[in-house]
Amino acid sequence: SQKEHIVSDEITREQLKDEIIAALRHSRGVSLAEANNEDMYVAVSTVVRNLLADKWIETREDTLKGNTKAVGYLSAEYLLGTQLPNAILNSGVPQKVEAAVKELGFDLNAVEDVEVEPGLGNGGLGRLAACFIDSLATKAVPAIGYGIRYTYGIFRQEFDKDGNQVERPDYWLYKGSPWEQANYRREQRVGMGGVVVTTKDGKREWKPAWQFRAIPYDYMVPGYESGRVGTLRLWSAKAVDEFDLLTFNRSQYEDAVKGQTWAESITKVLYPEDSTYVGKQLRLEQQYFFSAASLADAISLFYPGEEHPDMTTFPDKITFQLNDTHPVIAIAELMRLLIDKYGYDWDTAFSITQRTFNYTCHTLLPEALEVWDAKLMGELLPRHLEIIEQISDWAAHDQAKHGASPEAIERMRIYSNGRVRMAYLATMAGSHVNGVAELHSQLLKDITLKDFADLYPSKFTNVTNGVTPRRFMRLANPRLSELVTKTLGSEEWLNDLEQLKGLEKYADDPQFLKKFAEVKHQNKVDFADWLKRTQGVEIDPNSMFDTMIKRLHEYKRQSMKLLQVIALYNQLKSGQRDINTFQARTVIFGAKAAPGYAMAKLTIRLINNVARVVNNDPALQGKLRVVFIENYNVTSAQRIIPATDLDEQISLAGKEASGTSNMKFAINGAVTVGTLDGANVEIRERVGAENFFLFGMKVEDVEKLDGNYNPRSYYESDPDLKGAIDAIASGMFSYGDPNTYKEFTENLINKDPFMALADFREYMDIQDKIEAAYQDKQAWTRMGVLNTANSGFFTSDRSIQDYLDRVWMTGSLPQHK
Ligand code: 26M
Repeated sequence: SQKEHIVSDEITREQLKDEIIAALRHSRGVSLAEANNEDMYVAVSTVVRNLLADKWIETREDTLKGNTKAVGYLSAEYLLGTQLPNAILNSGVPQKVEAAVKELGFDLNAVEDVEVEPGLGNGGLGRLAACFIDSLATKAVPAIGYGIRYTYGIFRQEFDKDGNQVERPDYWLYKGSPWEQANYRREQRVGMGGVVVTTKDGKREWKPAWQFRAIPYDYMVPGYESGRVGTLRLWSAKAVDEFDLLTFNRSQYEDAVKGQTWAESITKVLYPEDSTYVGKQLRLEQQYFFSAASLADAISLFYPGEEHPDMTTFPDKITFQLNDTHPVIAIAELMRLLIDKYGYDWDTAFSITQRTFNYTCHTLLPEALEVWDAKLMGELLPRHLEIIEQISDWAAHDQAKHGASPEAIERMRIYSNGRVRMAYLATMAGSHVNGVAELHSQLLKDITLKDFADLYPSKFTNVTNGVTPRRFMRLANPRLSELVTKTLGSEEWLNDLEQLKGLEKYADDPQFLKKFAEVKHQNKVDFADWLKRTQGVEIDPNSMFDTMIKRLHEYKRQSMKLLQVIALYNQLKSGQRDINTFQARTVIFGAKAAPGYAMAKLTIRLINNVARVVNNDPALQGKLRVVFIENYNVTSAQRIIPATDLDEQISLAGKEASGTSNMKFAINGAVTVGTLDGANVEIRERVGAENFFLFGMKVEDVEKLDGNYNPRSYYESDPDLKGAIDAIASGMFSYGDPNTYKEFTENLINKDPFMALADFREYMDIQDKIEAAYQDKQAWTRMGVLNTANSGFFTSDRSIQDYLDRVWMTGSLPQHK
């Protein structure tokens, strides 16, 4: 008789144990008695995947029925974090899985620790994509995330004996991954290079010089309590021809082998730059590779087996969101398919394309905007360059029709002087453009894309970023989650985060404040243990945990934080500040620098050496400590954030598009010290000005100072500032060598491109206010509670709802609970 089909939600603990033992035997070839944590990790992952399989298949079927327009999220990066805890949470039977593992004699935490996170992104943009696919699944929106399966993710950061960052390859697939599934049934071909010819009937046709196989690796994206499991489809490159060994002579054989390796190099490694554009050919190859494969996939999904699909319905079947300009080449690819392959005229093709795409901009830094060299693009994608030229001409024409001046039209040129401006292409050839926080969207309209916004105001909108509370609250902070659930009486807040508002009425309840403070304290103890275990560093859970975690960039101003630390150190050493009344502080940094960004790497070295000096100075009695978390990533973020008292969001106003860790901190009850930048503005509005430590210049102040900024005048007039910079220049943090940090100090005194010196005094002063506020523990905890209670807005579920309402104009599938 047939084995009874197990309905995943009704599975019992005993059945789960049997399934895990079976998975150990079948997929690992070991008995329960032989199994170690690694075996158990793979077995539990396999079983949890199996539990989700039916929902996955059903979600795909419903998505493809096409009754509700689907979303295709195109992103070169997904910074996923570990999969197992999230999959268990969304399995429908988390308690049973936990109990089963325990009863089999294993510690689930230890089993989960085996997983290596897929670091397929740099920072905020990649993590946002991961939060968005989580929310799409939770809200039952029919969606597919498309991206690149890099063999090597973001580098693993190590510090050498001098405190320098050393980049180590992140071969995250070293032991394989139980979460991905190669899907050869849906592989695609992608061409590159070659020439464009005119056929007999006068059509343009691209003859690529070479082709790649694009193999999709599929990941489940389980929704929370939605009964839905979405798909993340990551493409991997392979060579097309398995060459025939017998026909090759030796030298051809070697060439052929080279060809294979070269093909596979396309998806070999993630570029670790996230703030300056570098026009590398391989990067464009990556972009086109995944964009073309994703479009081909979507067309074949929605028009299966059709040789002449009615592509005028394409924008009703799927809408593509371009996560920054990295996938913008998809616009030219769709045009090429519509005109060259499916025979549409230019106007029809352009109208379909415009209705298909929308574009999210994530930056304000001009040096981060992608501008491709036309020669490079023409060699790789000759037909696409031709199409872009045509779009560029169409755009100029359309702009004139809308009344733009010749000068403005010139400024808005997509293709000119041998350069292709991808942000302009995305703006003209899509329906909507959005920034990622209110202030950012406003600045896009006022500065970066002003000419376009003046002409096409209705194109522009805002969608403030958000974060998933499942990973960043429920999984990262189980203690606070439990307290919230007990207090609110249900777990509904996890997919309706505005319910956190219900905590507000306990902000003056001493019982509740005590519990809230106890949660924070326990999280700090856990974090201190983890730090001891993993980095051998000891910190005091009774000190204030003051955290700055983000990519290292001058605009984010880790240097300003460091100057404050050194100034404090000087004051404590000189007795200007009394060590006995000083509030003990642990300053926690976590940051990776782009390998080619010299100033960022020098800053890392300096942080490490300030830590060395400060932490080893007995005069401080351990009251000021600096720790630099090695290899900051999603996994460590989940440990640091719940343990933080004070969150540092101190970028120069007008530079940080949004920030998303600021949201994670607020939800977890940390208090923020920050400038009026990015989403800080909205966080402060919601949690209340009295629960947010604001300082620094506003965007208008920065604009006024721009052009006649003289950092040296601040250096000369502020003794704390001068003392801190002079300490660095004296060799205090370089074993007496005054040259080690010369570039760093000279840059600050003479250039200071992000005006750290101008904001330094206010920053010092607000830190004194923070220290004073922290003395009243209950008042501090109350601020934390009010941060948690009022950050419901910052769930990525709300961001996705905003995209549905403002950009995608689509809705959800029925939820299948
Ligand atoms: C581009 C070309 C070549 C190689 C890499 C890139 C590249 C990769 C990532 C450029 C930028 C990248 O990311 C930028 C980023 O992370 N921006 C951040 O996006 C967050 C989500 O919207 C915001 O919260 C941050 O403020 C913003 O800095």
